[in-house]
Amino acid sequence: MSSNNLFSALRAAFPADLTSVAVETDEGLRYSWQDLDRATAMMANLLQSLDLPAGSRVAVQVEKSVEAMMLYLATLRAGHVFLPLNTAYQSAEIEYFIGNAEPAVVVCSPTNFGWVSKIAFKAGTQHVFTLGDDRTGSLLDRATHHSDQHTPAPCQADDLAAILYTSGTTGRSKGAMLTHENLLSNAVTLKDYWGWKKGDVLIHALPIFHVHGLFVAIHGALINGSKMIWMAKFDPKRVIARMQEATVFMGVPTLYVRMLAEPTLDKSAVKTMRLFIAGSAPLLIETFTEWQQRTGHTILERYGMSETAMLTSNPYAADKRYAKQSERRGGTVGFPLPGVSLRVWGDDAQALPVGEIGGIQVQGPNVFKGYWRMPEKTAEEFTADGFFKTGDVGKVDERGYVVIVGRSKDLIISGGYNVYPAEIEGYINEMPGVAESAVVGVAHPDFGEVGVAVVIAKPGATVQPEAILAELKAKLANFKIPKRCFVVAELPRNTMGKVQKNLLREQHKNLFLA
Ligand code: MLC
Ligand code: AMP
Repeated sequence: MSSNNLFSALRAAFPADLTSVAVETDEGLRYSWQDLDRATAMMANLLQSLDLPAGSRVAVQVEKSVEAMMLYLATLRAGHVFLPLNTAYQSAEIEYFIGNAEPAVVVCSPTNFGWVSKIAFKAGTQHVFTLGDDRTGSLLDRATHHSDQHTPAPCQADDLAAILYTSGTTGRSKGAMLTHENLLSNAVTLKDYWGWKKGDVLIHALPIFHVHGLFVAIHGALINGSKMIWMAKFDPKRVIARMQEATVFMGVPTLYVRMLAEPTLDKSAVKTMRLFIAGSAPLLIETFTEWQQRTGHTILERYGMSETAMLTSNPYAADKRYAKQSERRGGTVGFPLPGVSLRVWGDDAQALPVGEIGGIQVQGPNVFKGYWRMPEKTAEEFTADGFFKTGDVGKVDERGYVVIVGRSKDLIISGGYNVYPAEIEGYINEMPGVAESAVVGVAHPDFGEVGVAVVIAKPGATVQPEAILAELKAKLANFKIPKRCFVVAELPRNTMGKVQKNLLREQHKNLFLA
């Protein structure tokens, strides 16, 4: 049934007046709801004209634009599987994703066509299109030849809608398979939970290749028939300036930190705003409190991940259906969302009582179907009774609020992007003259946390920290590059010979805080 298609649910929420503005870019371009409907129909017809097998992946690495969002919606509409890729990824990273996902269609920026198409054709992809952030490229050229009428492809609730790649502590990235039902159930829950209402306007300033910008923000606005003010890149001054016309903002903590550095942020700047939402990384209590003092608004912090979309949220308001409390508490991520079961699990495979710290496990209609072509990995990450092991460590306090205290996965979250030390260490260890390395996350005033590399050279070899960073920069997405590198004589180890990363973290904890 097409009603299982997430696109159909989003389309059904479009306002009756299709000529009203759905998206307005910060440059002043306006797209009506009719524009969204017609353009996604044309793109969906183009995709369907390719006669792709069911479940085909459409891999997309393009700069943020309204047309890029339309391509996402068109992929859903056509019944294919959307696979977004961070624009910072370089060729080795893209080669892995394309090789692993075997997309039938790849869409890239016109400037990257040369190298991306080479990788794609080598991996067996039949169709490579381009899409620029200025409405150029072969995708739109081709789509204009197709009809602007399209019936959403019928699909089952557990058909795949998207694959999001996310790394593990060991091994290569895994593709989290999200279904139409996963995404739709989450969107419907959040619409209610966050009190979305008629007249809401969202400022969209996040990238659209991750859960936060692609699902939480876009679905949130569309399923409420709400206009978006669309910013291709986050600029704190511009966001503050446009708040006068908006009601809802979503951001990773770094965006809040950067806005707080702007003198124009005050109570008058936010007078039409209803809700500020933060997530993807821990929001420092200092940021939470300063925001309250400067704007009079209490940031609502929520918690989620690629495999599950949103899991918990602080309350929007007193609503007995959801939570006994209406207070948004800094330092917590709120309550499990309706339909989500969350438990804190101890080492002895038992649910822990209130206040005790353990591994967070979850179950719900939003929890993904598994990792793409990795059944063993999938099995490892689920308990026998069907709970997903998030890899986050936390507790539920006496009032029922969930508090994240750390991670059992060796992961750095930098400005809302995940960086896996094992991946960076792997690259450093391959470099000539390097014996071993350890990458750890340390506190950073802007990005929350950043990577620092500590390297030991092989006997007799000389390695330069700058050369290591330069070599990493040539190969990896820029946000993954450690902000500092130290070459040392030895790494701290425990009696088993394992590197004690906690000691390295302690040693470098004030590196960026002075
Ligand atoms: C940019 N840089 C970063 C970085 N972003 N370094 C570390 N961490 C980051 N996140 C570095 C670049 O490498 C570059 O360094 C320099 O900063 C300038 O790059 P830029 O691209 O111009 O940066 P900027 O535009 O300022 O980007 C910062 C940012 C961006 C905070 C706006 O990182 C961002 O949009 N973050 C949001 C990520 C997000 O949406 N996460 C949601 C994941 S979903 P150099 O040395 O090369 O100059 C998820 C689930 C959930 O986690 O719960 O939501
Ligand atoms: P990703 O794999 O990019 O989806 O990142 C998901 C991870 O981000 C989670 O497993 C958490 O570790 C982290 N995360 C998301 N939201 C929050 C939050 N509000 N507080 C702390 N960590 C968070």
